Amino acid sequence: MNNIEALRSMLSNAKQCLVTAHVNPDGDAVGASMAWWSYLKAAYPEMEVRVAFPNRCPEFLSWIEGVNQAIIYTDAKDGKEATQRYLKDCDLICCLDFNALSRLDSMSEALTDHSAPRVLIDHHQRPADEFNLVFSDISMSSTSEFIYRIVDALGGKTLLSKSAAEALYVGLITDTGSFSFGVNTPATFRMAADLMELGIDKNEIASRVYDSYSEKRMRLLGYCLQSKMRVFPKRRAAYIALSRSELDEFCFQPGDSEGFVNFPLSIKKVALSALFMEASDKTHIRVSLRSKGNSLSVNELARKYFNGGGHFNASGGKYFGALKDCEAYFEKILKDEF
Ligand SMILES: [Mn+2]
Repeated sequence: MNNIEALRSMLSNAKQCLVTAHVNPDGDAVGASMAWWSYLKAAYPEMEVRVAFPNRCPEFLSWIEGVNQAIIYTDAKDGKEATQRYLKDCDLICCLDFNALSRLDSMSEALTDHSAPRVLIDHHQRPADEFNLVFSDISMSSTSEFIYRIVDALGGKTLLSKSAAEALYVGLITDTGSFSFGVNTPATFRMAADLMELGIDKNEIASRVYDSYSEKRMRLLGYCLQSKMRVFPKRRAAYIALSRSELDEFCFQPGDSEGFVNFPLSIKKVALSALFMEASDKTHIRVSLRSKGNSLSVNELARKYFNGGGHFNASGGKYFGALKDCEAYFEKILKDEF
């Protein structure tokens, strides 16, 4: 693997390492971070390693080993200070599952001017020119798979604990809809087999990840599908738009909307799906885009129209304006492009 010796020497020379991942960390961001953290501790016992996330991890991931020891930058009590205290002596920063420091949201202010070298490990398109060592490969199903391959290339597979394997498996299934998309090579299944050999209980993990929703979340999903989903059969598209007051009505918690944007794609004739949600501070609309098949790139759509990007079939962005205007804007795009 390219750059692996450069990474090995950076790791052997580092005394204090910070591992971080994108804002609103998902299964892959958390899984990859905790597995990398666990591996680094085992492989480099002399090195200090800590994980810091820009904001809270969703509740359904809290069982992953180490998550509760991670620093949360936006934690009102001590998050920012704890991050800065730890960063003071940091001489290595590992950036996982994102392609530009802006994806750290407010936490980027703590890293942008930091002198420590930054290693990027990621599978999104077009990494920014902000990293000293780059592992970027869009053919990887997940950053968790990338971490697994890197650990293997470093000769460290035997250092992966069962809990690291669990974390990697979470990243693998959440980024691929349990192996239904984004899996481009048989090697991904071999990795899953290796994780099973490390003793993971895959049924139990699937249950912890997928059967852990609140009643309110299920009601909100029902409301979305029954009353909010708008379908445009001629454009082969659909969207769901949710205002803050609607979200508040269902006591919305971060992570509750996980997967919502995928539901319209289950309609045979829908190939493009969008979810628009008013941000909690009402400064913008959070945009998620999904497509099915290999002819419609929502990465390009997000770049062109929504100040964002991501993967070919899954991407996100922001709309600066009111929810109603965002809906009209999207309908206009549908008319113009599809
Ligand atoms: Mn990912």
